[in-house]
Amino acid sequence: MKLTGIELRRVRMPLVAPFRTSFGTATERDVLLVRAVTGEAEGWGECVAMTDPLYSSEYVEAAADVMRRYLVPALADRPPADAVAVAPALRPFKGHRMAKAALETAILDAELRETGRTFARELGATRDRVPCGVSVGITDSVPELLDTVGGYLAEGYVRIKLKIEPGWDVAPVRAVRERYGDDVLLQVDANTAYTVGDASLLAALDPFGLLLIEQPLDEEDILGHVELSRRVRTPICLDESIVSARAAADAIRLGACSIINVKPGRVGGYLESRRIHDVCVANGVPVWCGGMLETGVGRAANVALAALPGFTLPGDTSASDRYFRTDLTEPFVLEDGHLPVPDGPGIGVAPRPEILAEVTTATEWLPLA
Ligand code: OSB
Ligand code: MG
Repeated sequence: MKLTGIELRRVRMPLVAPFRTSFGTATERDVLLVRAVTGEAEGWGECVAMTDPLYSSEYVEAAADVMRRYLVPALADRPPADAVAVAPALRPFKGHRMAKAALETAILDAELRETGRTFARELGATRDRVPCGVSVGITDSVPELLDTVGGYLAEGYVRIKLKIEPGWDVAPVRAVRERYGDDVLLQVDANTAYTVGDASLLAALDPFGLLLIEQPLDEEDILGHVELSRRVRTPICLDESIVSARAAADAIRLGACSIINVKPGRVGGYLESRRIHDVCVANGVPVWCGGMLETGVGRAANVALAALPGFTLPGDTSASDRYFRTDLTEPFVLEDGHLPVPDGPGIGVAPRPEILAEVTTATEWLPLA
């Protein structure tokens, strides 16, 4: 594989509805796409950093800056023979995992397309479709939440995740259980909004039979999660805290969580995601694939990852119309609560040129050769 350059492309995609979490409300997705060009192919990666550093320290402008200032020049100095060589070349630069992941993914996609291999097969997927959950934002009222959840259940989603924060936790969970019953697979995500002092409040969720509570405490509060795991019966799942396979192994060993959410951007890429999957399988810890409101580009790769055998819980891999009126790629459509794993070379999809042109706000070419 011979890389000739990297294109950075900013696109602006309005969301079909505002998405409110404990850290803010998003009404559009400002996405940084990476296109890796080789002599024979081009590959795509989607950087999942958000506009502002509210979910993690990364944000879109910083990702673009670190790519052009450090990461792409490092690849120019040490041209990677394949995607496996990308992470070692970028290792001197601390952090910026979402930026590194997008570059590695674009290069892996180009490499696989050159040789006609699929992402799913390369990662070790064992299924050709994956069950899908949906992440439901905080709403202004409980009736509004019940309508939203009812709509998603009618569409066929097999698992519901409610975003929670102090003041919006037990009441919405109780209301969803009362209206839709105990058979619905239900979980909650706090995005770090609580402290260990809220243990008894969070234990009040135990009677509702939730699959898990996702990231209740600060991302660095590993011992707080250990303590909470002892005081709450509902399984604790970590998202923000799990930034690498090492962090996953440590969290499991310490008893900070019994379930792990894998987001390839957060951990530096799909190759590191596979290592986390392997750590979890070795420890008997269920994993599931999270989401960052990706376009079809990121979704395609996530669906391939979610098809690995250790991904035993439904992911936040929802259909395109959950997020966007018009997706960049051919839309992902829910079929009986599942999405099909793409079977074309690489990630198996690409942005549709006319749509891409309409939503692009800036492009930048960074030559490598
Ligand atoms: O914490 O899982 C999260 C979206 C953006 C940032 C963080 C999170 C989320 C979601 C939505 O919950 C997942 C999705 O449907 O893409
Ligand atoms: Mg989360």
